[in-house]
Amino acid sequence: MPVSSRQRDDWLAVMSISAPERPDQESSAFPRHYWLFFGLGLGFVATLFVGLVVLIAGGPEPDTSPDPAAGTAASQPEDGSGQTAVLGSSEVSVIGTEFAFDPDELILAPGATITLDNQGLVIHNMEIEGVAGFLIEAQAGQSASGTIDVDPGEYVIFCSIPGHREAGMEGTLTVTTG
Ligand SMILES: [Cu+2]
Repeated sequence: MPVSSRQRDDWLAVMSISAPERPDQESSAFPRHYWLFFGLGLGFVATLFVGLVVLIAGGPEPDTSPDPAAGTAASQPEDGSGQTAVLGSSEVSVIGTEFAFDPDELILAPGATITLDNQGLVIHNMEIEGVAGFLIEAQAGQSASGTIDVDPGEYVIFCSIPGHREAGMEGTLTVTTG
């Protein structure tokens, strides 16, 4: 009996020793899976991050190219801060776009030349209301010129392409006495 009780004690001792080891193995095995998934997740997130950085890095490049254009656009209001041509000017360049003239208030001397610079995407023109025979027409990206042979006074200029005047392509022309 004493022998069997010793064996029992030994067995229990082995059990008590091996029992704690099993949880240790399990607890050490679980973290391995955890770290594996963590590593995979980290790699996935890192890939997303790199992709995002590439997208963001790629973004500013198109943004920087429009910036000069924006600067040009910003400088146009400066040029057009006069919004009107120089008094008595003998020639002026008017930018036509969808759908506006810039400048849209012209003050010119008789016989002055107007150049319509079509920076739009479709054809634009300029007519003087009540003045037959005056027509400057420019295809997209091109320019055309015309001479105003009218009496001093105030006139309305407009683009006669259907819908354009209503959309905003009109302005005033003041022809000085010289
Ligand atoms: Cu037009």
